[in-house]
Amino acid sequence: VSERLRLFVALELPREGRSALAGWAAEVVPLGVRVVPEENLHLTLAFLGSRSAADAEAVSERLALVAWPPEALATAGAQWLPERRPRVLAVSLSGADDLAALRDRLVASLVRAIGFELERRPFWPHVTVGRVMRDVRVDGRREFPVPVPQLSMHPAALTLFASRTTAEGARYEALARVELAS
Ligand code: 2AM
Repeated sequence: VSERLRLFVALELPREGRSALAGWAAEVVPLGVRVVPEENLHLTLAFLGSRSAADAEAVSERLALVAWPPEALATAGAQWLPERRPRVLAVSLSGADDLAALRDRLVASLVRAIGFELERRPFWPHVTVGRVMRDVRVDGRREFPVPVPQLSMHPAALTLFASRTTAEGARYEALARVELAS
């Protein structure tokens, strides 16, 4: 049996940062928008899609080689996306140049390890904090009743996750993790 896994590589965020983001989202989302549970908040660096267990293994083995603690990530506003018919609420994180450098190293490693093909859209560091329920429309131009908290946080780990859909929503299982010293 060849199990397929829905994989992505992400930076894990520290507990206080996740908690502040989830708290803010809970305050501002209108009815019909689910706040992403705190434990599911992360910054995706690369979405790998459906992959074999062998690919997961190959990526796991290389994670430590690319992990390099980026400087603090700072929150930089929030957006409903796509603008015309929002499906998610996301908080932008602006890293120093070394966030882009970490991502470039990761992508280069993924290309060699599993023939990863980079998405065409530019890298936009963000944390998805809310998901709009099916058939619900929200006005993406409305101002937030409470401003996004200004946070600065050091990512806690570089992690390969498998995403599983359950009755309660998405569950992310860490398959490999490299702790990042801050
Ligand atoms: P999102 O936060 O913008 O929704 C697990 O689903 C993670 O992988 C999420 O962070 C999600 O991004 C990202 N992801 C899911 N599907 C994706 C896709 N088709 N392209 C890029 N990223 C995706």
